[in-house]
Amino acid sequence: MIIPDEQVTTTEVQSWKGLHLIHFQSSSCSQKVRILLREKGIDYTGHPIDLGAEEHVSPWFLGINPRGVVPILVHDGVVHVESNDILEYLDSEIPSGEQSFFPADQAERRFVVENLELEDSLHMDLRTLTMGFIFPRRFVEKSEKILERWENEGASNPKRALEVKWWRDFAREGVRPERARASAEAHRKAFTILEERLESSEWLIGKRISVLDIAWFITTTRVQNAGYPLSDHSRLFAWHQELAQRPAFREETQDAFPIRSLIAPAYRIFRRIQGTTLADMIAVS
Ligand SMILES: N[C@@H](CCC(=O)N[C@@H](CS)C(=O)NCC(=O)O)C(=O)O
Repeated sequence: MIIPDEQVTTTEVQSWKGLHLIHFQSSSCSQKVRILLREKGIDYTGHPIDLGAEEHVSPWFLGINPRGVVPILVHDGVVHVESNDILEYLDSEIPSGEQSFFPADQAERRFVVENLELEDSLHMDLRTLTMGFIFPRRFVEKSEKILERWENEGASNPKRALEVKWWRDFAREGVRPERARASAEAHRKAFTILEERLESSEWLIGKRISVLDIAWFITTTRVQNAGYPLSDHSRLFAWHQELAQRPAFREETQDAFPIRSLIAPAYRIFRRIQGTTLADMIAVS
């Protein structure tokens, strides 16, 4: 999706030449795009921003993407948003020595598009598992002051309103067990489709890695970190381990802040002692 020129009020980006990616290291949607860029060997200029420091609600950022989310691709001054659209754009429009990451066959292409949509539709469930189980709530929750600012700045944007509601509920009550179970179940359903696919195929669409492998690798890495028992899906588990050997996949899904890599395991132990891990919650359903 392209943001029309007249809606871009941070006009400096319109003079940027070449490929520029505005992204956050730990954002799943940014990771998707970065892995594809690396796998295809496409050069770009990265503009990292920090979602934790609310840099995406600055007037500078909102002047590029009024919805206030990463990633944003700027190509020769044209602003592209929506990670799945960006993947398709990069794969088809940017010449590179590497293979295409979308299949040529129409039926397979439809499968890819449908499953990228499925992955995108699980975004809030992925957020529930990420925010609920990887870090203590006080490390990730947003203050009411920030939420009010978002609400005012994004008043005309229905998706933003939903996101504000999600963060407000989270600040009030964290992730309730029934919500966690529903989000884990939504992922389980999707993983069942992928597991079936891997019965007859090396990668999700055959003999070559595609954007589907990239997108679902990020999801499976994240839910596993949240305590989801990925080994329940044995083929998907083996597929994940295989992909994790590739430097682009492994390195682009690492956390931006080394300190968080220490906090996450400690928090996991704490929840295990309390008996409130995601696996514990799934077990009582
Ligand atoms: N469907 C969009 C979702 C973009 C999105 O929600 N990005 C998240 C990071 S993965 C974000 O910027 N969140 C900031 C926030 O919610 O405040 C895409 O795929 O690009």
